[in-house]
Amino acid sequence: MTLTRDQVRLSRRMSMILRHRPESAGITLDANGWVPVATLIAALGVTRAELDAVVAGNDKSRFAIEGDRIRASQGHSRRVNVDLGLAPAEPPATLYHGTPRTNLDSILREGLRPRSRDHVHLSPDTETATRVGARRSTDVAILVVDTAAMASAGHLFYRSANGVWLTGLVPAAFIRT
Ligand code: HQG
Repeated sequence: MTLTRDQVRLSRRMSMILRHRPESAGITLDANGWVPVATLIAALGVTRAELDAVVAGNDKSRFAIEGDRIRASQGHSRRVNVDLGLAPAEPPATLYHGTPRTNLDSILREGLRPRSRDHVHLSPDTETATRVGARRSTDVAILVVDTAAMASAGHLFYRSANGVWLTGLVPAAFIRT
């Protein structure tokens, strides 16, 4: 299902509130990132049906509804201090990361950093990684991350409800292009 332009706009507002700036809508997330659906739709000025359509039609299933609560499945800023409560999981032997080629030197020098987010986000396949990189540039480099070696070295991985792999800093030694 493809979202209309208005629905994409609503989805972006929801991401902004649920991942980055809940206070901008007068909302407080609980420790695990949840907020009552009723609170969110009141803050957004939309109906439950309008919200449900965006949650269901979202190309990446960015939002999860559980009971009467909603949260973003991944992508939170560190500053909102949300613990998704995910259990560490065994990743596939290889994961991918798409980034503007201009970041390459820096990444190969200092590793992949979470920057303003809680985690480094890794993709299960090169198509997804390419899409992620394409948000920022037309010249995308695909990094191959040796997750098997990282896991052996004690790094922890988490799989978000919508299939994004999350981890901490990825040292350059585990990255090839
Ligand atoms: C780069 C989207 C230079 C990194 C996606 C990326 C994802 C470095 C940018 C989710 C670096 C951070 C996250 C270093 C990292 N030197 N550049 N040492 N370390 N970078 O948006 O992974 O559509 O925080 O390569 O699908 O691009 O919003 O991370 O380019 O899952 O649902 O710094 O956001 O999800 O950018 O994207 P981001 P990301 P949504």
